[in-house]
Amino acid sequence: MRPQLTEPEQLDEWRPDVAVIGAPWDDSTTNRPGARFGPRALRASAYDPGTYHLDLGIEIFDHLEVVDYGDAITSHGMWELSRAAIHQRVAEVASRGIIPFVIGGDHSITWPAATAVAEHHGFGNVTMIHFDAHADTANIIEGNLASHGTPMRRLIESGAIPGDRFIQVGLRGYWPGEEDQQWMRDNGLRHFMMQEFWERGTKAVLEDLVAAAKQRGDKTYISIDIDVLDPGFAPATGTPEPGGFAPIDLLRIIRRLVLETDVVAFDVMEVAPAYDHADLTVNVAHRLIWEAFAGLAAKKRDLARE
Ligand SMILES: [Mn+2]
Repeated sequence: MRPQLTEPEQLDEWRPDVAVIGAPWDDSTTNRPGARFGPRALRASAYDPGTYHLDLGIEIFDHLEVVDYGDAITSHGMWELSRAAIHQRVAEVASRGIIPFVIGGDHSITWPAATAVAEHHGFGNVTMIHFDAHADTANIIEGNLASHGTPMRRLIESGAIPGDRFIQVGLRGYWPGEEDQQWMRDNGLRHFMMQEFWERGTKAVLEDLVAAAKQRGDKTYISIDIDVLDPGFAPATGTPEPGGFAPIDLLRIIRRLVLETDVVAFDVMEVAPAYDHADLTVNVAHRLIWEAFAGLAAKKRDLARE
């Protein structure tokens, strides 16, 4: 349990390193709904083993101040209102130099969240490292410009995060089609497909991924659609796609990226707990967040030692 803050002024008093924000919105889901319960499940149902990271040798919260900044207030069926609420809540955190950790909710949330982060750091100055089975770069789906399959397109179009600042990791399956693939090529997105991890192995591809992130600039926004994991490990999500990462690989990828880039924002999306079995998905989503906390804590510790 971390301190719960509700008002922006409390952020000024407390001055945390990280503020967790829930965004319980899933109206933009194309297939199975239920991710609106992701924030609640992550706060309430995740198995809490202790707070010492064995590999990094660190008591996480001795070095990293983390607060819970509650939920953005989302109103069912009202995207514009909900989007503004998500944007505002993330902006309240990011504008103070605090790292927002946003828990979804469906992936449409990353559009307002990453826009708020880019507004603070400057449009074009943040590299998006997007983990997902799906590119989420469609222009429009069933008439919806704000679908959970379109947020990355909106971020690129607005210039908040240009295409050549996009790194997408873990894509596979059957979507999107050739037209959108061409659009992504035209806009300079970099891809590390699941196929490449299978062919070359995680360690080798991870070296290239870290290098690509650094080459694009140090500030990174890490966005994880939990469906980047194989549904065998993370069944509780709206659009499962077989053939994904195992947790042991994704956890280490996240650790390296947090240790070696300047992470300015982090989100975990698309956890829909009603489809879970034995809390598998909720627990792994929780550990991905803690892996990032541990990496940030280790960096802060090592900086203090210098
Ligand atoms: Mn997604």
